[in-house]
Amino acid sequence: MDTLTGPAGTRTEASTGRLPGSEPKVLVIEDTVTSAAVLARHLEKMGCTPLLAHDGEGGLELFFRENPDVVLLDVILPGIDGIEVARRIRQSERPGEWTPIIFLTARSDDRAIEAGIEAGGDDYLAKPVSFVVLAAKLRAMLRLAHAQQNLLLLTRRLDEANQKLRRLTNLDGLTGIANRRGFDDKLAREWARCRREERPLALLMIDVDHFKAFNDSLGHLAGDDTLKIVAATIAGSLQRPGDMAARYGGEEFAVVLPNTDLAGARHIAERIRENVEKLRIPHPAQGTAEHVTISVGGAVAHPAKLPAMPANRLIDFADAALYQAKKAGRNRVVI
Ligand code: GH3
Ligand code: MG
Ligand code: MG
Ligand code: MG
Ligand code: MG
Repeated sequence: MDTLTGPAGTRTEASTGRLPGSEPKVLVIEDTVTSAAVLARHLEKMGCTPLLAHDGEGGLELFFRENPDVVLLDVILPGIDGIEVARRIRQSERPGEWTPIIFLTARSDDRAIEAGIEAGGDDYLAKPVSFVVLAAKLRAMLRLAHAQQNLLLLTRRLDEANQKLRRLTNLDGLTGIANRRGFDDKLAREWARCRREERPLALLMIDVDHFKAFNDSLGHLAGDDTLKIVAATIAGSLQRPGDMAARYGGEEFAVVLPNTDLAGARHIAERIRENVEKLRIPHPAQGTAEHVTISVGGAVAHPAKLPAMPANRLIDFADAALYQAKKAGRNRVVI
């Protein structure tokens, strides 16, 4: 795993002329072969690894292949010039990525300097190059690049932490399935999607039968264990990747079934009911079924045909069906 590193550069390095870090790669794009060779020799003395290119195309190729730490870029080059090379490097960078570019200019040509910096250059060195100034500027650029890399790393970690937090805040602590917040998000998203795609959306509301009596008889811890098993059974009864089971609250669960019509919803609701009954979790309280069972109320809507209806209305319809299932004797599906 990569780690954040401290600021590069120490007084010792500055006084010896050596550059910080482990042999920074410096790409030199310079068409005058002798100047390039002299630069390369000095860069080696500073502890850098020089990479040489004598035209723009070759320079870009080396840039993308070697991912250098700094680029020294001549302005006037055969083929594509330095300004264009800088522009292409900048275009290739993703947000937060940055490789320092120092232009090498033949004269103190204000316009060339302006154009170079405009194209994405960060600094310039006038030719003939002073190697003291070159070392100082390289050191400054490496320091900045380092800080930038740390920032990028931090940003990525923050993004990851945020994603993790969002996942956690949408999960129920007891059962591990989605919680009320996750359900609300999902229902709103699927409602909008089914409206766009002109497809039906089904919602099931599920309530454990006589669960108060279960708790009163066996205690809340046994009740919690049962809720975990029931939650896993409901979630395990779903087959499509877009389906979602959530704990709506207490001993109530909700299931969102996108692209599902009435027949499909009935089928899945019945499967869930059966799967819970088949668990054969003993329910000892007098006057109830012998095993833990659930009642399921469902509703199906075509959001595209109901432009004025808010998604939450579907919960009311499913709740009303659930009430009917309870009234009709529990352990049954009403849709
Ligand atoms: P019905 O068949 O009408 O749904 O009867 P019921 O007893 O299940 O209905 P009621 O809504 O009166 O009771 C729900 C009970 O669920 C109350 C509470 O003891 C229990 N319950 C709710 N949340 C939890 C929980 O997180 N853990 C445990 N162990 N029990 C819970
Ligand atoms: Mg040149
Ligand atoms: Mg209830
Ligand atoms: Mg109740
Ligand atoms: Mg209940």
